[in-house]
Parts: sequence; C-alpha cells; structure tokens
Amino acid sequence: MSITLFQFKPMFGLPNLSPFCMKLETYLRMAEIEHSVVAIKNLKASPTGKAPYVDIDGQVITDSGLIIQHLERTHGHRVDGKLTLAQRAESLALQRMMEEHLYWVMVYMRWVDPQTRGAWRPYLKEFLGLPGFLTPFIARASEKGIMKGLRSQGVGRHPPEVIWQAGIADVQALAHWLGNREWGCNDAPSSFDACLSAFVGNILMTPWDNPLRAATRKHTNLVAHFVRVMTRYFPELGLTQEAG
Ligand SMILES: N[C@@H](CCC(=O)N[C@@H](CS)C(=O)NCC(=O)O)C(=O)O
Repeated sequence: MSITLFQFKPMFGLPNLSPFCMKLETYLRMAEIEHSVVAIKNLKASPTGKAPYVDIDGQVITDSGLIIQHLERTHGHRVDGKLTLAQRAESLALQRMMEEHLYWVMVYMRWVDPQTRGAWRPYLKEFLGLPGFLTPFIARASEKGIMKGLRSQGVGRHPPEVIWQAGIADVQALAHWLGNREWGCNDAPSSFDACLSAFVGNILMTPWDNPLRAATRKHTNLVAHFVRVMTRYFPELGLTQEAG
C-alpha cells in the first residue's frame, strides 16, 4: 500500500501550522503506518479545497477525521481500537469541540487579530513560497475570504474580548478534563492525543502573544502533554519543556 500525505510545510518548530494536518501526521506516526509527505503550496488538487488530503493507492481522501477512520478500518484499528465505546464518544465530542469551535478562535487569532495579522504576512510568503510582490494581494484576498468564513460560522460576529473568552473556555475545559493523566482516553495514546497536541501546539508555538496563548501557557498539564507527544512522535524537531 502506498500512502502520500499532502500538507503545508512545517514552521515555527511545529510539524504543521494546520492543526488538522498535524493531527493526521501524528496519527500516522502513532499507528506506524508507512507514508510519504508532500509539501503543498496551494489547495487546487484537493477535492474539497482543504488540507490535509491523502492519496492511498490512487484513491484521494480528504478530511483528517475521515482519513483516520479509513486508516483505522484498513489497518486493524491500531490506535483507537483499545478505547471503550464511552471513551470513543468522549474522544469524538472533544475533538469536535476543538475542530468546530476552538479552531475558529484560532483562525481569528492568526488571520484577524490586528497584532498578529501584520506579523503573519512575511510568514505567509514563506509558508506558500510566494514571490514578494504577490504577497500583499494574496494576503488581502485570503484575509477577506477568512473573515467571511468567520462571520458565517458565527464566531466572527462577536467583539474580540468575547472571541478570546470563547477559546479560553474551551482550553480550560480540555485542561480540566485531562487533569493529571498522561494520555486523554486510556493509558496509551489515541487519536484524541494527536488532536489535542495539534491544537495546543498551534496555540503555543506561533510567536505572538495574545490572550488565548497566555491562558493556554498557564495550563501546565496541556503544555506537558504537547511536549510528551512531540518528544515521542517528532523527536527530530527537538522540542523541550521550555517551548511552552
Ligand atoms: N474538517 C477538515 C478541516 C480541514 C481544514 O479546515 N483545513 C484548513 C487548514 S487548517 C484549510 O485547508 N483551509 C483552507 C480553506 O478553507 O480554504 C479536516 O479535518 O481535515
């Protein structure tokens, strides 16, 4: 079986600046599924226009959750097979919270927050490998599209302090739920841990301060969980406890 993962390139010491891509790559390493990675510059070849997507023996599949479901089915439920049905339900609910709610606060954090938006532009050029003169146009077009998405999702209709608070509440709930356990759902890592570390890592590792990042840093159990996942699955990135 040949598996190719298409995703953005690594930056800021993180495997990926997309939490969905990072979650999937972490899962692939957890499941010890052989694969190759191709760094993409745009999403033209993705059937849904989103990353990540994979090519498995010529079959293209998008959506990190659907890809993981497919791989679990075809590889003997290597990662989540050990979870009880109740643990699977909790894992799904919390992943949905991160992906369908916290994610939008992170989109606001990276693309709309005035402090971050300006700082992010030079990185967008690097991220997508754009020629310099195109960057302001692409940045403006991306920002416009993203703001439209944030408004139609709903999070973008609130004032900044309400948006930050919505994300901080999610992170606090995750921290309380994890408590002092090493892994989220069992005594071994599961797709939940891949997802949690991808979201926490993306909040912590972008180099600009904001209320969500400041609040997340205070949850030392989440920081330690992120470092645990990185140390185990991405040792080549050399992350240490100080990163948080
Ligand atoms: N549910 C999808 C979400 C993927 C997603 O939203 N990816 C973002 C990057 S973080 C993307 O490709 N956005 C481009 C766009 O929406 O145009 C998954 O789990 O893979």
